[in-house]
Amino acid sequence: MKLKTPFETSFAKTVDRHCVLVEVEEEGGEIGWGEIPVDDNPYYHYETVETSLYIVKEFLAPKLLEVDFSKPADFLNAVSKVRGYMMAKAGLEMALWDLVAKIKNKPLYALLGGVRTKIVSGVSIGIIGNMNSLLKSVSKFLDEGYRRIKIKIKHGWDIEPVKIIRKVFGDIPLHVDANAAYTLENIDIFQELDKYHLLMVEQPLHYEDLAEHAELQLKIKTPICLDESIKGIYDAKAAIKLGSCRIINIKPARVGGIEESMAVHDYALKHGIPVWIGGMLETGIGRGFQVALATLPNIKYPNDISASNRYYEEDVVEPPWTLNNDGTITVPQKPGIGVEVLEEKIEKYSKRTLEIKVSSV
Ligand code: OSB
Ligand code: MG
Repeated sequence: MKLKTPFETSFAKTVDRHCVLVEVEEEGGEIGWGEIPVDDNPYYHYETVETSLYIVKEFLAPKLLEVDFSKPADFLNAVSKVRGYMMAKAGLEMALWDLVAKIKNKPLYALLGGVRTKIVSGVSIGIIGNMNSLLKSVSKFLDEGYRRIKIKIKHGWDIEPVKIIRKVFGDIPLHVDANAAYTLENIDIFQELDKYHLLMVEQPLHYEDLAEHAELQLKIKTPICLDESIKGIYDAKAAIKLGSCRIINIKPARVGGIEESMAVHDYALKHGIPVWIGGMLETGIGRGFQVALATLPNIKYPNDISASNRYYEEDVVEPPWTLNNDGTITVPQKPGIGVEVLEEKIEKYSKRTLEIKVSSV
């Protein structure tokens, strides 16, 4: 799906978004939808469209017969022999959650123990490279009601945009996301950013480097938020014990789905670490799972969950996700993810379809 405006980060520029949508169908029964928010390249994350199709077909789908699909919470464990491929696993697990919530006739957020019916939205702005266009973009999103602005940074585009946004818009909730573009040698940049009281600095250093994030956190005041580094509960434990971050961005697909997101959420809550829900420019389907998770109690910052029209001309769900004037998104009360999936739109954008039948006979 073509993005309304290209999204540039320190690692890539996305013009068209790719992903794998998962539809699980109980024979003759309900349907559940999920999303594997991979790209056609392994630049943010090692999984791609091709690898996830392969892993789903060869190793994950065949396991569906061995799991009690009415308990999607058990799915990740059932496929634990497969190492990694958390996004592929997440897409299938989410489809099972949607299916089960529909069978139980309950909205997903209620099944998860969500505590709010509106979630707070921020917006993530890519690297624009031109100060005037950046200011216009910030101004437009603030006017629409978004409750926090995040800008992507990279070498040569870090202090300057922050300084100018502060000058023009004052003390708005603001944070930066480096997508692992820096090293400890750049400490002066982060010490300089300290002056702008940002809510957080997201993933400043290498995605494998919990040790140096801990070292950096000791030397700067701004809380570090980890994104790429947290691939599941074990990383969350290590990062919290080491002091590598003070905030965690939970992307449901990155950690392997709903159950693992809840595990990270609960562990963080127990250790006084606030979290929020991140995004991967999901379609309206993936967004449904982000919204449900954003109703959990330890969500303490605005989420990277924006309205459908921030990303796409048209979404694949009805109604599309919209922003209320107060910068929130209303949590749907219908069963499952709570929005209708438009199969004709999916057909329009689909490059191919892979049908997998699993049966015990
Ligand atoms: O690092 O948070 C990120 C999009 C794609 C890949 C990585 C990231 C992002 C975003 C967009 O920041 C968040 C959104 O979906 O609005
Ligand atoms: Mg990020």
